[in-house]
Amino acid sequence: MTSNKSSFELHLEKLKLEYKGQLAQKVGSIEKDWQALGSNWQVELIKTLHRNVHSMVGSSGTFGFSAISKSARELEDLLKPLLEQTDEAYKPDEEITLNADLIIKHLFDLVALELNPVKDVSIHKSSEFSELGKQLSQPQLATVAQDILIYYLDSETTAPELLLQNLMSYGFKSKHFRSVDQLLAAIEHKQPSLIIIDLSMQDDSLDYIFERANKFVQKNIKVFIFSGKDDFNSRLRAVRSGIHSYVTKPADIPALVGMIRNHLNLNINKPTHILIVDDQESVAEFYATILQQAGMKVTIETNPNEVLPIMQAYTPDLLLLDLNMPVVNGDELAAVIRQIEQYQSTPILFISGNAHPDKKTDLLEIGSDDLLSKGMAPEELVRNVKSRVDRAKILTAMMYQDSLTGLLNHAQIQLAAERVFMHYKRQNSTFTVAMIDIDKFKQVNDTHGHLGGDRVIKALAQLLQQRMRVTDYIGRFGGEEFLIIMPDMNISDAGNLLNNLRKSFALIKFKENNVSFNVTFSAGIAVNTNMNNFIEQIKNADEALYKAKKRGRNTVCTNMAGDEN
Ligand code: GH3
Ligand code: MG
Ligand code: MG
Repeated sequence: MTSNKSSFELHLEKLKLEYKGQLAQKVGSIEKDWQALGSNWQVELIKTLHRNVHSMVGSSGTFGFSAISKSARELEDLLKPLLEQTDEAYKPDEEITLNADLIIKHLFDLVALELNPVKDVSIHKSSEFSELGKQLSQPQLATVAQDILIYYLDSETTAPELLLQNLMSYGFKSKHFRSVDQLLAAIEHKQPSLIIIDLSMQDDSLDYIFERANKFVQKNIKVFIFSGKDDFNSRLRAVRSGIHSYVTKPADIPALVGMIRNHLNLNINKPTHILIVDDQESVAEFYATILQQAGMKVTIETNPNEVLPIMQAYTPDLLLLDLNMPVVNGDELAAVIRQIEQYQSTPILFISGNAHPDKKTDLLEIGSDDLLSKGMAPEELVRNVKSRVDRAKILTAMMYQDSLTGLLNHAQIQLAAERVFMHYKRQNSTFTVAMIDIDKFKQVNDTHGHLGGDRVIKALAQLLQQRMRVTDYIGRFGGEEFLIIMPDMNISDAGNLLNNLRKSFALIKFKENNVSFNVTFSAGIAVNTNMNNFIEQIKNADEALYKAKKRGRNTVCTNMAGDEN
């Protein structure tokens, strides 16, 4: 953590240095434009000049050059009334000219003061900086199931097989040990993420087992107790030993997997994605670094015209917009975004060099969440962004998720299908959708009850969440029907993936009222090639599913004639 923090600070320092390196040239260009205006008044040029000065107010403030920011603000105030002068014969009066000249000279002095004496920035250090820059541009992703190693301790030889097989179906790596000694030797070799201990260990006393379990907890390993006893005393002992979860036999596998996912933080499957739009790349990169450090994924765009396609491709969780940009202003851009229904609840935060309270009110009217000042502290930015995103995520989850499974609901998965379809059509590349339907589900309900049926639906939803990539979209299309969208996936890879899922699902042992049973599903897949729209593609997947049902179920078919996996 400590080294991470210092690399973060080094990276900010690097950006600040880069900006500092450009300062002299920026002031030089301001001076040049101002002199040109003295001899020949041009409306476009005064606009450019004013904008450049305004940018300097914000960006120098951001990087901590407060004296420069303050002088630039004085110049900005001086130039502002001149924006009204559209007459080409206009000449600024002497007082304005003199003042502007003085401020520009003062700006040069301030920049020189920053640049000299140069602090000890050696060549070695700057190459170190660029390394760090690369590292930081990689956001942290949540752990995936394949990286999770589970050790299972049980003296019995046969019974654990089923549990281990089920955990494997969900993509976890697991290993069975019959004695504490064996387990200890394995931990020496490789530390697992989780240890499940069966309390019915034949040769060891409970005291010994709990004492051991507590040692594992202290080593930062999650420990679950698996027990046939469901009495208060056993649970209390587990609590006192710091055990993370107490699971009773027979294990409800989907519930167990749910607990594992929670304890190992597997449920946070997509990092928060922020889109920063600022015409000054260095400023955007500065904020990006701060947000990446806080674990978020960040995309930078310097051209407001490119924002809509980016939103369509990535659906960011929040937009951070520079208020003053050339060509299209931040508030205009926000108004355009708000006109599109699907982005009406995406939080928008503005950042500006001069965050005037009056402006804030105007912005609230067009649906902005807040106006932040460019000079704010990094923690303040992170706090503001996080609270907006969290709130929006809760609201979105309530609106978009299916309540039984937590997957996208019917409307949302269709929207996703439409969005992905348009994106891939533009890119002229391939993606595949799959329609999955549980086989003979009516019979499952009839035999094991509606609640039993619900548990099967949840188990399949969880399996899909666990095994699909974070870039895939998974939705509950109807009762026991699921739609999956797999970007960048061709039909044969999708076929393999679905077939593996099909086999894993068929292995999951369900238990209702002491009756064990297995369930299967059928799936139809269709690629976007030669499709006119997303509805046609979904219809093709549905037809392929129908084919799979006709061929006897527990099968995956494609939409191509005679083709089946
Ligand atoms: P097939 O193999 O042809 O798909 O047969 P099936 O029995 O699965 O198909 P059918 O469409 O005839 O039956 C689906 C059943 O799923 C009917 C409905 O009562 C049940 N169902 C739909 N939604 C839910 C739900 O949320 N929970 C439960 N438990 N059952 C549901
Ligand atoms: Mg059905
Ligand atoms: Mg069905």
